[in-house]
Amino acid sequence: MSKVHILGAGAIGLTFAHALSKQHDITILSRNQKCREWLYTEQQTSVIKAKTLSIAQAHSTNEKIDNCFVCVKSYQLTQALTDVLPLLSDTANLIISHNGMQDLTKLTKQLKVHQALYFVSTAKGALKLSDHHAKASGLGDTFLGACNLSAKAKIEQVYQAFFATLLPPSFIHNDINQLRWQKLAVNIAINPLSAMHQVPNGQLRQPRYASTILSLLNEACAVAKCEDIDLPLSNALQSAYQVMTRTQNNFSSMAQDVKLGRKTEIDAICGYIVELGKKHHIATPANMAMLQTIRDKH
Ligand code: KPL
Repeated sequence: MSKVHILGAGAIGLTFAHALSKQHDITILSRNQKCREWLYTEQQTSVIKAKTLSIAQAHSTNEKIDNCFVCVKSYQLTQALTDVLPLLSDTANLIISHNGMQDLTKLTKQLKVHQALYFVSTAKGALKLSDHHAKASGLGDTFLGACNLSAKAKIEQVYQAFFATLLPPSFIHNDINQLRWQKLAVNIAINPLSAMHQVPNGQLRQPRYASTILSLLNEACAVAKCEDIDLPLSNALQSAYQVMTRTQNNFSSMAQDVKLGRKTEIDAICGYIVELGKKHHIATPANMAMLQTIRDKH
């Protein structure tokens, strides 16, 4: 049994907390001081076996964190890492999971030499039912990738402790850049369209969405190629359609954000492709149109 801290009590944070609590000692780091009990619904609803600590309380104790999952929105990542980095032990595992693309080079430079950074790409569907309650809504694959040398050295150990049996089906991915781009491609294909039409992921398999999905991913793959990323269009399409099937009843995080009038992650998803398109002189009209449509809904 290890001690695991989870920062970010959204749908994915609570999914991880629920799964890992079966074998580990979980603390949810929360900004919402009032929340003391977290619920998770799979077939039945259960109370997640976890302590809750505010960020301020965590800073006031002398205890260092050995394993920290950060599951926040892309636009909250910088603040979350500022909060958590001073709390980490010198050999900590920092495991981040978010949508969209973030510059991890700056983050890896902030880490001490034996602190390990991992990225998790998960297509586990989950819905937040209320502030403290999430519900499983799909069983997509989860991939763990190492972002620095310390993580490469320990990845098998981390995979066995937290993923292999507790978060199935899960796998180690050996190419972190490809892993991050594959995740980005899935989110480009699913999130904005499902948000625009307020449909569950599975409905995007209908032929009427096919040409938009093709244009979005065609642009993303062209840009990826200029960044030396091996992301063939056929693979991107296959992954996207596979996730639509595995999470068919799930409303994507962006569909939920738009419905509830919350800020979305569109800037780190289609916005990232538009920015890189400008850099490489590649036209990205489909991603640009999505960026504008979703931004107008904020
Ligand atoms: O990452 C997701 C999200 O909703 O943000 C997917 C995998 C598309 C699941 O809905």
